Amino acid sequence: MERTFCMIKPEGVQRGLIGEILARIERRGYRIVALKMLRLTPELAARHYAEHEGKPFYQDLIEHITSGPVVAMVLEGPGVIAALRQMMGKTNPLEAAPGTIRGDYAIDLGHNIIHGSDSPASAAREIDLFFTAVELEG
Ligand code: D4T
Repeated sequence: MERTFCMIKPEGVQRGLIGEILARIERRGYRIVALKMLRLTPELAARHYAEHEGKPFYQDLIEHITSGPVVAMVLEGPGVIAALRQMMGKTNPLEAAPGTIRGDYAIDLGHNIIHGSDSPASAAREIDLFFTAVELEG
């Protein structure tokens, strides 16, 4: 069964959107296999965003993602990687369709509420980064 990694970013937690986002995921029919709230260390943030190292927005990205607690989770179900990306909407919230999470709750690229893995390889890498094998037994 397909799995993906999803993270509600600090602004999503701060704005009280955890319940709303989890409700959308559960209502759609996907299973939450594992879930935790944590504050990313600079080391974990750097590993998570390794592909963006050297880009102009990298420093802000790391500072922001470590600025407060996030909610990290693993979701499971048919086509969940693509379906979550679809539910999130485009990376830039101004281009995200109404009805998507970003389209409904965000207007700023640097504060786009939610992260979801973009491929099976990213999903495997990110799940491994945030969760232990025992935590994934649920
Ligand atoms: P994440 O990784 O947060 O789910 O976002 P996406 O997969 O949709 O988009 P991404 O990896 O291209 O960007 C990661 C993260 O960086 C922020 N960002 C991105 C930014 O602040 N400025 C930029 O110019 C870009 C491209 C937003 C999401």
